[in-house]
Amino acid sequence: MSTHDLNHEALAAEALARIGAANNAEALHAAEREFLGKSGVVASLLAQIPSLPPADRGAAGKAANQIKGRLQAAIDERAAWLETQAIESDRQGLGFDPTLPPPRIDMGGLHPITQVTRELEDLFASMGYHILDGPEVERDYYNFEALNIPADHPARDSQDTFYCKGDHPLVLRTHTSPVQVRAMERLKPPFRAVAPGKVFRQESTDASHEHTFHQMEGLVVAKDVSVGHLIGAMKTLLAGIFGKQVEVRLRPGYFPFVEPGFELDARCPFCQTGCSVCKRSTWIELLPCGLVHPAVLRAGGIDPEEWSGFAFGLGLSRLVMLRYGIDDVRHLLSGDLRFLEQF
Ligand code: FA5
Repeated sequence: MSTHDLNHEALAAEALARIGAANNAEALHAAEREFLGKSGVVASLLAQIPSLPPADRGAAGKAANQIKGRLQAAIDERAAWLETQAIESDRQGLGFDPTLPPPRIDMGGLHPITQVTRELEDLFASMGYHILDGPEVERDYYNFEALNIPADHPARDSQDTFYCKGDHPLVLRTHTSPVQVRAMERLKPPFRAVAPGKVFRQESTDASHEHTFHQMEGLVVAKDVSVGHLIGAMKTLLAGIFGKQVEVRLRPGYFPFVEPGFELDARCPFCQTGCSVCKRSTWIELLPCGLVHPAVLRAGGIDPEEWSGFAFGLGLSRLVMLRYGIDDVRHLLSGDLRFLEQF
């Protein structure tokens, strides 16, 4: 080992000792400047090389660069250690560990029914429809009478009703159709409106029947409205909802407040041969509709000689099931977070 090497070793040992003794970032920076800085010790070693005899220059350059590498590694290691120490002392001083990930914040999300309702409201608003609301505790008059369903009408049996106790005949609305006459009372024809909301029926539940579910009523009142207009509007509606053509079929349907009335069914997306959702029929009842009965227009103060209209009652809950592939309507209002967190 030459004197040269001994000098280098002594220098390296001193530098490493200083780096190892640096107890804070400032001391470490000072050592770094002193040994590796522009006018530091290693720089002056390198600066001396040109004055050495040519035969020694290679070895001297190699030795200086090797020291530089060792010192840099020692500085990096010390800097990392100091940082860990700082965190550790913060942790002890603060009483918590700032390096731990923050606790998860459970953000609320929109219920799938709300999501689909808002989407449909946007779709209808873009086509010039009013978005209306109606009471869930409804007068018997709007739920039945005004819709051409008098007290003794058999159609009342098909919608098993929750009646409210009290002097006034109030019901939990069995459908969103009461908003039809309320809309006629409020808006001047011609108009278009939709009314989404919750409805209630006292019936036994299964995969496609809930006692509390959602519908969206639609009503268009204008001059000379025909079944052609109705079918055209229903096709636009379904293409907007599904973003593509869905196989549908129209069957005659009876509702006292429309004439003629239809049932529009959509092909079941869950099966090919029948399942519990479609009750083994491969079709899901989705969209009853029809031309507004003259008696209903009259109840709403609209002259049926002058005006006509169509109405539909979209099964919103069933639509949400179709959209998200939900195989049981009872999940929707179960309040089960394991179900809701999926949306
Ligand atoms: C009605 O409620 C009529 N008011 C619809 C209407 C409006 C017809 C305007 C004509 C003109 P219906 O009882 O069939 O009709 O119910 C409408 C839709 O609600 C059904 O197609 C179905 O999709 C949905 N639905 C009915 N009962 C339930 C239930 N228990 N659970 C979930 N969805 C249901």
